[in-house]
Amino acid sequence: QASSSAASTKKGVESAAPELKDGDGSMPQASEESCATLAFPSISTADFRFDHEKAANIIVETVSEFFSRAESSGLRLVLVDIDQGSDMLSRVRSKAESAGLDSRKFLVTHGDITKLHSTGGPRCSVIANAANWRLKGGGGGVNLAIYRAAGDDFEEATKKYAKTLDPGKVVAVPLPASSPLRTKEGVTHVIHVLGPNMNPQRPNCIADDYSQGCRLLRQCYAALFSTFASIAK
Ligand code: AR6
Repeated sequence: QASSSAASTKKGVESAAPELKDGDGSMPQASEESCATLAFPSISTADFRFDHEKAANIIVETVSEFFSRAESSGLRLVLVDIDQGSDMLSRVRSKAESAGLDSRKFLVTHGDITKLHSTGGPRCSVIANAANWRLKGGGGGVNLAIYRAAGDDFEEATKKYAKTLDPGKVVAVPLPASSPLRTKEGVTHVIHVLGPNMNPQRPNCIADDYSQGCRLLRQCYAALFSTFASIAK
């Protein structure tokens, strides 16, 4: 469902996920060996400079909320960071343990989100991207890595679903059949997420407004997890 303006995009974004069909019908099924799994980076906490402690609390709370709902049955979430000594992974690991989260359903791991399966990590049918509002490749961070790994057609594939993204919103994009991310890693969809931006050098900066920032970051994760659940079912 293509959208051609920011206004129609917003509507399209909100309704896109449940209508998504996997391109070649090869969506992995949940099983003991391979639960449908979403790998996601810590949204907004690097280039967008969101406070790590607040972000770690939000991740653990939204993950807990997700696993308390029926839609999460048979699904698995993986927080991943390429940074070996990741402060976010340490914070989330310890908070997840305190919250009693099941470590078989919620994994916290170091690695490159675009190479998890081929480097011996969990097989993830869906990965999340910390996107920019224009949904453009390049820039830096995980966005650059995902667009590179997904191949040349990925930006065009994304634009069929949304032209731009508002903070707090997500849009799911099925990977083209020829995408190396699909053929080598078994990833069928990328869910773009636009987190709140606290960096004055980037667009839509909300400065130190953490009341709005926390609300938007919660909204991101809630939308990300339920969109993943819609894809996996
Ligand atoms: N695999 C796993 N984690 C990664 C990878 C990777 N390949 N690369 C980075 N990370 P960031 P943001 C982690 O800056 O703060 C972009 O330029 C990283 O260590 O990518 O939401 C976009 O275009 C950190 O924990 O996202 C936006 O303009 C996490 O991914 C802007 O940055 C998010 O870091 C978004 O900023």
